[in-house]
Amino acid sequence: MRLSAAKALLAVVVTVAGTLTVLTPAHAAPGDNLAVDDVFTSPRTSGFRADRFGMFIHFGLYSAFRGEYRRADGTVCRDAEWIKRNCAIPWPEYEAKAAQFNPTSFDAKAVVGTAKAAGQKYVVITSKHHDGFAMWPTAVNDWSITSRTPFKRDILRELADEARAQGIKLGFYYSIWDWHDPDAQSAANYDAYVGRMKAQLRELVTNYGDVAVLWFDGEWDGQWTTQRGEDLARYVRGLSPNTVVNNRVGHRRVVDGDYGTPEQEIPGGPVDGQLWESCMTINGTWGFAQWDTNFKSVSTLTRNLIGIAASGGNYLLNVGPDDKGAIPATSAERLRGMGSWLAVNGPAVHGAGVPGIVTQPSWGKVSRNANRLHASVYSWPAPNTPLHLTATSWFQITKATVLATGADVPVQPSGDGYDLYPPGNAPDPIASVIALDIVPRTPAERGTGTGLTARFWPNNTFTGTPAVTRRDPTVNYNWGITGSPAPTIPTDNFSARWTGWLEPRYTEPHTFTTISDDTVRLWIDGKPVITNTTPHGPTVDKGTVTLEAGRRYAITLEHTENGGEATMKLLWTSPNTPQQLIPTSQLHP
Ligand code: FHN
Repeated sequence: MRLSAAKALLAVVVTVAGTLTVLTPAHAAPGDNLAVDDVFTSPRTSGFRADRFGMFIHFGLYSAFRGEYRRADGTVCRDAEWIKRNCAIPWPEYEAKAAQFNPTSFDAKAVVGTAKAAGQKYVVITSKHHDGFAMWPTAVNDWSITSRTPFKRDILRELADEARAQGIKLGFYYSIWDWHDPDAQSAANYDAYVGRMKAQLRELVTNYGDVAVLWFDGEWDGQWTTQRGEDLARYVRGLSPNTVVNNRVGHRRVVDGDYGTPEQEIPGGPVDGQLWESCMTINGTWGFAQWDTNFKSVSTLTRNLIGIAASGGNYLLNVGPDDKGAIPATSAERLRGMGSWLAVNGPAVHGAGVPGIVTQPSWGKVSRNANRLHASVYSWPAPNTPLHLTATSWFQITKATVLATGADVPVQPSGDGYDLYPPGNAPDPIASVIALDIVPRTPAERGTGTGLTARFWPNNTFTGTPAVTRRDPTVNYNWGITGSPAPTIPTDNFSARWTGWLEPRYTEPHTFTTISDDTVRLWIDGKPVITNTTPHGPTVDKGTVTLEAGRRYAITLEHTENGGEATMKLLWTSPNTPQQLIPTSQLHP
């Protein structure tokens, strides 16, 4: 008998040992779709997309070592949050350290205040890192800050209360990889460990109010399978539907979670098919290390943030509180510097994103928020020397001012765009922002579409009469391993065809993006735009076609699934259309 999905999601069994264990919910079934909404336009992700800047906090038992472990032979081993493993500290010794861990200086008000002043809109704290040590009074085991240390406060509660009080969103980092739980070390009893993991996650998303972000990590643990990732994503979404989940719930693929997590690196531009958040250390280590003085400059950190926002990403910048729970002074100083820049120029980052209608210049970065472009100038020109903006679609500039001073900036049409002539000297050596009020190309009226006609066959060759014919408002499917388009369609060996008419709102090149598994073909007006018929795992393909606003174009999209996972998503973008699933309004059956 299969527990209903709702019961399975919430089933909790108190084992004989008295520890909470969560029944592993049933896998997705035929007819189930793991995709919950369009992450690019959903109200659920709108806050995350506008925030652009968050604080990562790596704080745990490892912090008690301050980055150094003196071996019995007197040699010193250096590491931070991996110190237990990389310095081969015996478990009895690592566990004994907990008795000395008493972070009485942890001050949630100060931590949240530091983030807020820096312009960080959310905080993500390590609730449990790879060492398995819980930073909250978990009922699941006694390997926790309240069970093993003299510090009996619930810092997650303190942080949650302060974040709510100061209007900052709260997120929890949770490591799937667990070095401490004996059942997590092999396949033998891994299900039991997963049950305890889910019990802890249930505590985290139900006991601390709204959790904006679940930041999974440690998914590279050999026991973690795609199936387990799918199940975990469904589980946490069932408990906390509005929580944004990162791609490390699975295997960091484009179909996993709600967003990608480039680490210590910044993508060169918008990421196809995915929201993303670059996580980065402020110095060189995630956890506290007293010897790590390699702090990035305020200029580097601020320009990282500007560039990330202009590419439509988020910046999750880390602090590692010390053994007493205090944010290192230099980290706080760097964040204050970023906050000072954002206090004047925040609109270039918060709520801003990919400009679309201009290319990124060599002299700085350009971001867009509705009918305002923000040109963040790194290299301020000499008098009467223009800053050139290359347009990718017609628009008018009605006003240009230096954000910091209000000074007018003369603008001249020039070649493929505009020349800006900012006066005087740069108001800020890090980046001086010129705000451009624009009138973009007028879109055609929003369509009245209702979606595409969708046909599904219980074979992967479109053979015979389709078992299902229906109207699909969008093409946004992640069927995973055990889901499928309909209860009557098997999870493997099926094919799908969407047909109808596409109605663009702008006359300009449109780039179509598909995320597919196993194969995909897309035609617009009978012409092939995307063809990838070599069976593949979750894969992004793109093709560009110039379309005319208000016209309707025949569209045919085909997908086949052989075995394993199945995915089919259809997105578009154009200079005036931010990347998104093709909306229902612009699709006709
Ligand atoms: O192994 C962890 C590491 O300690 C740190 O938590 C980073 C932060 O993204 N994640 C893992 C490495 O990818």
